[in-house]
Amino acid sequence: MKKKVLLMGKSGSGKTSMRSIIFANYIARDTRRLGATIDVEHSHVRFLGNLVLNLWDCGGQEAFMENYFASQRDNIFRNVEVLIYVFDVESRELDKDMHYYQSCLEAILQNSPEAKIFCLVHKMDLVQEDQRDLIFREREEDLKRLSLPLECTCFRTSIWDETLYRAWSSIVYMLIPNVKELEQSLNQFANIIDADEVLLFERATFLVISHCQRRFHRDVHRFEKVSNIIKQFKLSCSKLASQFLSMEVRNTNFAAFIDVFTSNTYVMVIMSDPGIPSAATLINIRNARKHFEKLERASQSSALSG
Ligand SMILES: Nc1nc2c(ncn2[C@@H]2O[C@H](COP(=O)(O)OP(=O)(O)OP(=O)(O)O)[C@@H](O)[C@H]2O)c(=O)[nH]1
Ligand SMILES: [Mg+2]
Repeated sequence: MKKKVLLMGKSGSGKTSMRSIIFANYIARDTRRLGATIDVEHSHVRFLGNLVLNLWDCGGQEAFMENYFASQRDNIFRNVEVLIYVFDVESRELDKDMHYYQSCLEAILQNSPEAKIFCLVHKMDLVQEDQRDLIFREREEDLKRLSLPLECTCFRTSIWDETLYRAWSSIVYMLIPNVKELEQSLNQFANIIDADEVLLFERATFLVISHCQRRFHRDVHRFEKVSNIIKQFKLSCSKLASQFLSMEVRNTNFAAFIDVFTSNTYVMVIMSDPGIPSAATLINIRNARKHFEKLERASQSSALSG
């Protein structure tokens, strides 16, 4: 099942940077070397077995943009499932950015009216910390108003922290065909083994694709932080020519297990009962694998026939 995802926004706003970090194992620092994208760069990213994201990274220089809306209009805006529009929060040409965004929406409304629309207010690290909430809320309000009659979901992002993972996890979550079933099974699994929390990460990107929480936790950004940290760790491992398979972190309050799970996922299990030995949890994870593999295969065949 192929899903066309358009990445748009003015030149230098950070489109290729985020794509390279999430899907091509770049670290944030590497993106400084990226040159401007010429016309459209296509990439196919296999995501959870059969779900293939067909990314169209559309170079944002004005000459290219004008072309997208004119001679390439049908080609670009047809069959779009998701539009991700990236705004540089520090841009000095807000009016022009908004103008291009609206042209883009017009073309989407004509050619792919069912497409889901996401706006990323990007490079938030450049804004003073105490100003971020305010600025984001203002931008979000403007964008939502400008997007009508279409609806848009806004995220604040930066390649320098976990917000990038938060945004992309939410976007990808909407594209996974049997995500509800997956969540139910995860809930069941967490109940059976008495876990505080169980998370599934997509294996290549480490985006969180499903989670179950049975206990309150005050840090609402913990998943994205874990994605970010573990992905960096995994990359460091591969630089040393070794492969990251599993880890266990334990203190007096909890034990966290990360382990290879199905062909497309890693699992993370958080246990807070110190009486449960690690070996028991590891066996439980191993036993759950078969069930989740089956679920994954079922979703692949339904995606094939769908
Ligand atoms: N401070 C900061 N810089 C960023 C961030 N994301 C990207 N950048 C930098 O922005 C510059 C331009 O990024 P690109 O990803 O090439 O921009 P683009 O949107 O692909 O540009 P075009 O291909 O010309 O459309 C690079 O030097 C990145 O390092 C961010 O979140 N914060
Ligand atoms: Mg680019």
